[in-house]
Amino acid sequence: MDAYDRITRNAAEVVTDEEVRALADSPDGKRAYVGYEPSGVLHVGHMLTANKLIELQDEGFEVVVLLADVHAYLNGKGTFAEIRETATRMQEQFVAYGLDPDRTEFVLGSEYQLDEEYVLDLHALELETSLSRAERAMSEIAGGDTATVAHAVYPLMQALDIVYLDVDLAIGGMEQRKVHMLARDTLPSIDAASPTCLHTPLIADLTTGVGKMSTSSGVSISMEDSAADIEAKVEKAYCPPTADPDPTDDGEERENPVLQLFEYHVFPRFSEVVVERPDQYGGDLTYGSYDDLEADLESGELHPADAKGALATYLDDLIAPGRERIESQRA
Ligand code: NAL
Repeated sequence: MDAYDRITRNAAEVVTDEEVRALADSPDGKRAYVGYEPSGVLHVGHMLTANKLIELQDEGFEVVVLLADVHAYLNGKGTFAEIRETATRMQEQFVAYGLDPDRTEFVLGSEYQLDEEYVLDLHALELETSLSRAERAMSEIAGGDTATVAHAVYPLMQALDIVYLDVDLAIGGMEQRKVHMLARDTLPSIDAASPTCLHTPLIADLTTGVGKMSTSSGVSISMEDSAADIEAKVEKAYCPPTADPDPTDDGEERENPVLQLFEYHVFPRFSEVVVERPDQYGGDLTYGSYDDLEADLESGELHPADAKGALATYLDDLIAPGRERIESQRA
């Protein structure tokens, strides 16, 4: 695997391929960033992009994590004071999860987003952007039922942050792609470069495999889950013996969320995965790659129940340090 393959491993898409190849040719000192609306507790969505940041640090990238307090406020996540308070806790949880604190710059959005120069640049982008485009960019990010003026400002600030943080590579889940496309189209109007983007996949709903896993609806796995919580959630998960389940009767696409969690959460962080089985069922299985595990599930060699047992164990290993951090934050 060369640097380009490692950088794009597990990405759902990159924009554009040529731009990422150029970064891969000289990654040292290049800056990658992710922004997160501060919330009290990390969930698997945060951890998925964090896995990519950890890989990029290994490739020589500098990593910037924007704790987007003003964005969370604009998205109706609470009072400004409450959001500020959760930002510090979130930063500690990222470090517990494995981001190298010596090579990660944590920035609070409000440190620069209220400066005069930033606000004037923001107004310049407002002049260039139609309300409908801003609204579309927010379709998979906006909380609440009603589109607000705040929701229209939000993606323009996200675009501008890419300029102010001087980033070479913007990372985000696939739900961020329309904001990033808006940024690529509108930033040249203020003489800034179009950002290069890498988008990570979304994990399907755990119990149905349909749609995406979400903290606001359905079952999600977070850093405050106990080992028993994780085991119970994974045990109930949808896991047919295939990576490519049939669509629903209504024609909706279905994924296998258990396999997705192995692919995007477990294998990026563990070089080897052991599925423990009693000797009478064939003994332990050891996998050095996700593809081998998928192949064994497809062939019937690996039973879904055994795969789930191993998944719960590895997820708990990933979550345990952050969970301890949360317990001490609450003490
Ligand atoms: C991500 C978010 C907010 C602001 C950003 C600024 C620059 C880059 C990424 C950013 C949060 C993200 C979310 N929109 O939905 O969590």
